[in-house]
Amino acid sequence: MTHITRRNAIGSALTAALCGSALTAPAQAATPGASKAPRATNPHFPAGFLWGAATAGHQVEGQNTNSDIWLLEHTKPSIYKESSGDACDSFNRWPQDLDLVRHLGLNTYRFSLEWSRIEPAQGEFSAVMLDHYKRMITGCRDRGITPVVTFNHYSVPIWFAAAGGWESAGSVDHFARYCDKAARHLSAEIGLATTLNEPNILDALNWLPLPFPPEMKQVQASMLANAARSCGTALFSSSNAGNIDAMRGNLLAGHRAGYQAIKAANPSLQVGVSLTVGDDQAAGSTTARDRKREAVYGPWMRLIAEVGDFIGVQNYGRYLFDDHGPIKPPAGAELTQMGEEFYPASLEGAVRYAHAATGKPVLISENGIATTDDSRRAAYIPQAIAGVRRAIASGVPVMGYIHWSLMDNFEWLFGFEPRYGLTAVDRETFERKPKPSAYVYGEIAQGKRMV
Ligand code: IFM
Repeated sequence: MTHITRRNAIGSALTAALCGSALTAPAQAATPGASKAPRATNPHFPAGFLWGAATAGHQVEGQNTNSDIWLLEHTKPSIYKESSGDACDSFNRWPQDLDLVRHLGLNTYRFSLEWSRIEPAQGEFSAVMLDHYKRMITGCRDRGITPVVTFNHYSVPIWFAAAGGWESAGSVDHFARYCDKAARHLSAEIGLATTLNEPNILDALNWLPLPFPPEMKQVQASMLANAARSCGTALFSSSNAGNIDAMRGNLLAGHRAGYQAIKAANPSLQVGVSLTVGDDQAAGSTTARDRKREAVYGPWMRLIAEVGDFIGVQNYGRYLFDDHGPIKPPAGAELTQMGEEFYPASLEGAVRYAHAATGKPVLISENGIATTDDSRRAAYIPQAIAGVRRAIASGVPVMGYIHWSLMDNFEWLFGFEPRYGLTAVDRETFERKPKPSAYVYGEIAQGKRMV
């Protein structure tokens, strides 16, 4: 008799993700030498554990000219340091990217669908673009890679932002319709899906020890006002730069509606949402830390407990709190390019918290550091993954670890300067060169290196 335990429930979800729920004939020839069999993985992790690397459409595809972020990059003034331009040209080079994932010995690739390409004008869906993403998904399967697909990673079509973005009540229906169209076309071969990427990011940014300077808020307000003017609309709202108090309810409802639309198209597909989750530690009393937890995660954790097959955790560090609020990292702490403390154990803390708060299996959908010194990334990865192993050993169901990012890419406001990649990308030729940390990670994934 088979007992349904938390452990084998996760095993079945992962088997479905790895094998595909309804494989169809590949739309393109498999890469020479590629095999459909998933690669052998680290024996110290659950069978079928997903070992992956992530990207997102706007950050790597290039020439994403119908998206709100592209418009804001080109508005004056702008909080964006530079244009995303050709980014990493992954719109054309995605087969190379998938070969890279395979070459590193990973079995999973997380990427996003670009809503602004799929629905460039309101209600007008592009079969050509849907087919583009279908080829990517099939391309993953041809290489034995599980595609983890984010339906929306921040950027939205210009028409959606110009209609008030997530601040408008209509946003929920617009998102649900897009999820329905995309899922009906694409979901058969998707391994795992997430609706939204870090819909709690603007709330989280309010709890940094050093908030963004007030001048930046002014530039942001002028940028959004000028974008609205150029579109001839009253309110232009972008997920990375808007009024979160007006957005929050719609984002929550958007996840619920997107989840239902994707499940209606493919009931066997596991669907979640990815949150930014810090390892929030109280230095004294837990009052301020718990206020942050309620403000940044509370509504999401409660929703995911009800509507979600798993929770996606995206962790980039720990945050310290005294009795009154957030405090700076300890004096002398090593900081990343983004000013965050180098603290690999934060991943374990975030994973444990996310599972305790939702009761759901955890997919680590992002984790990494921005650094130009790749030896620090090589040191970070084994320590972060050792924490995941400890969490699993104590009973936390973790479905996989997906590193951010497969390659150096366009880091939003900060442009191309922050280096999160396992792979360097030549900004002129777009040649990809894996860094030593990529091989360290690949060896762990394949069980050739212990953590
Ligand atoms: O680059 C981002 C990504 O788009 C969302 N999560 C955090 C990453 C690093 O800042």
